[in-house]
Amino acid sequence: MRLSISIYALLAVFSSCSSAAGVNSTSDAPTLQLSTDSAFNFQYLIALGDALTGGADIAPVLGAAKYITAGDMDSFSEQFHKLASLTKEMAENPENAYDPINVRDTWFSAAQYFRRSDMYLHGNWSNPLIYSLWAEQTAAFDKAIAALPVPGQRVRIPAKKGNFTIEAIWYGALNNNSDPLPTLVIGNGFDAAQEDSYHYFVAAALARGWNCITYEGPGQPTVVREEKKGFIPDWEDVVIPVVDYILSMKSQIVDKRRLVLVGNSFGGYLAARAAAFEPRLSAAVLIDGVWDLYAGFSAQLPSDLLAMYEAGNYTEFDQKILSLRRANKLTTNTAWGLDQGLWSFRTHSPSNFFNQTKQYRLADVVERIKMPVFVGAAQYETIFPGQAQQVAEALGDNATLYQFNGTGGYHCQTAAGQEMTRTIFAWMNKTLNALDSHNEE
Ligand SMILES: *[C@@H]1O[C@H](CO)[C@@H](O)[C@H](O)[C@H]1NC(C)=O
Ligand SMILES: *[C@@H]1O[C@H](CO)[C@@H](O)[C@H](O)[C@H]1NC(C)=O
Ligand SMILES: *[C@@H]1O[C@H](CO)[C@@H](O)[C@H](O)[C@H]1NC(C)=O
Ligand SMILES: *[C@@H]1O[C@H](CO)[C@@H](O)[C@H](O)[C@H]1NC(C)=O
Ligand SMILES: *[C@@H]1O[C@H](CO)[C@@H](O)[C@H](O)[C@H]1NC(C)=O
Ligand SMILES: *[C@@H]1O[C@H](CO)[C@@H](O)[C@H](O)[C@H]1NC(C)=O
Ligand SMILES: *[C@@H]1O[C@H](CO)[C@@H](O)[C@H](O)[C@H]1NC(C)=O
Ligand SMILES: CC(=O)N[C@H]1CO[C@H](CO)[C@@H](O)[C@@H]1O
Ligand SMILES: CC(=O)N[C@H]1CO[C@H](CO)[C@@H](O)[C@@H]1O
Repeated sequence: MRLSISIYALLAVFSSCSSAAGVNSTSDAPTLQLSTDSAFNFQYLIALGDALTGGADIAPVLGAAKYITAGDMDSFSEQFHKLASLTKEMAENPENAYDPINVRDTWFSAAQYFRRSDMYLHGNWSNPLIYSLWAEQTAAFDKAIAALPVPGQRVRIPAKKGNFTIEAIWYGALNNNSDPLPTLVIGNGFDAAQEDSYHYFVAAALARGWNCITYEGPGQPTVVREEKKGFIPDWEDVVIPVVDYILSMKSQIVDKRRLVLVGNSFGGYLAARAAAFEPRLSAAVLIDGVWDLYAGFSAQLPSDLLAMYEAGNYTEFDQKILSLRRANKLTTNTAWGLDQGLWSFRTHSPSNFFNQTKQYRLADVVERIKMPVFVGAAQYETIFPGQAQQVAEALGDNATLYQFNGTGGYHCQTAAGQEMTRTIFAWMNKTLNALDSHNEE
């Protein structure tokens, strides 16, 4: 799930009235609620949303949901693990695997269910399932992408600054005459995996004749597991080597004038940051716009806890939050956000996590962004409400602010992937063609 929920979660730690993006205080929610637990409701929407691109089937997801107890993270993991294992068995049946479409559908679905089953495990860094379920999701996903018309290709790209390796997957579009094609560079945020990006963006892009590369940097699922590296603020150190890679290794099939960076969730911040330092990009797409991470969090802290943190009473602040977590007194959203924040920023201290978030502010670099930017906004955004508008305002004429409303209005347009991709591809076509005619003048 995308950064989103995590963040609400975190905030809700402090505020009993914090509503997960209007998802829990639900008289105004735009969709039928699938659980009284707003975190699980959002997870089910993610799982169902992947069905659009062969990454789930509807009834099996609702079947798992039927046996999950609201508020019980273990039951969530167990039910999705069970579904993942069943689906893997079907994928391994040679009669099922008679053609590549069957192979892709079953392995993509198994991979997604393994990812869901990992969602709520990060509170205990020693839980071996964190690694074993991830190995399962990776192996399943690799079988699926090997069966694409142009097989996906895993690539490991060493960073030039910083001691880490970027994990990426290259997807070439079917191309009869090997002309260079437009290309997306796709990254997530707080918690989603590059394997999720296949379902959010890549399938829609390949169908339209775009190449794609997805990537993960520090803090993100595979890099955090394999290299134990948490998020870094200088996100250009992740994106520049990816752009170097495609412009050198894929130069024959990548149209250099149509190279678009996509950032999902907290990745909407990370992509904007990278765009400030990477002029070889033609445009950027932020789903959705994020201006300032700490501002988003701290605005939701009740004043007494915020005062404790700002007074520098870090030990007291940490003890208070962690004791609520241990006593199981937090909502699922909150508990998850705390677990995921500590895990992905590699700290056991909530105040250290808050400290780190202060380094993620677009104001410092926004004037360096010199390209068209699609800035998504979501009607039901509650962690960063108004921030997409701030991003667009700071960018001025180069920004297109687009607010997704109603059932498309959840954080990242979750479960409305068709509306989201239709909208951004139409924008890219219009925008890149306008750049061409501008450059030809
Ligand atoms: C974390 O997981 C390990 C391995 O399963 C287990 O031994 C340990 O007791 C767990 N810790 C907590 C606090 O649950
Ligand atoms: C590529 O060739 C196939 C088979 O000849 C054809 O069906 C398809 O439309 C072509 N695709 C493009 C993008 O030209
Ligand atoms: C680089 O990171 C690896 C682990 O990812 C670690 O083993 C190695 O010591 C680090 N090297 C330096 C120079 O920090
Ligand atoms: C911070 O700690 C100091 C020393 O214990 C205490 O006097 C002060 O009231 C605390 N401030 C807040 C906001 O908790
Ligand atoms: C948080 O940042 C402050 C100011 O830089 C620093 O004094 C403090 O040690 C940091 N606390 C933690 C837990 O990292
Ligand atoms: C908008 O982007 C163009 C390049 O596409 C750049 O030349 C211009 O300076 C940018 N404008 C602003 C206000 O940043
Ligand atoms: C969403 O609603 C806002 C506020 O009414 C409006 O300004 C915006 O144009 C709407 N977005 C779309 C895509 O219609
Ligand atoms: C309306 C609704 O679903 N409220 C739920 C919000 O979340 C809390 C904690 O998980 C539940 O107790 C409420 O029932
Ligand atoms: C694939 C596609 O629809 N391309 C369109 C993009 O925009 C140009 C001009 O704005 C159209 O001519 C193309 O048909």
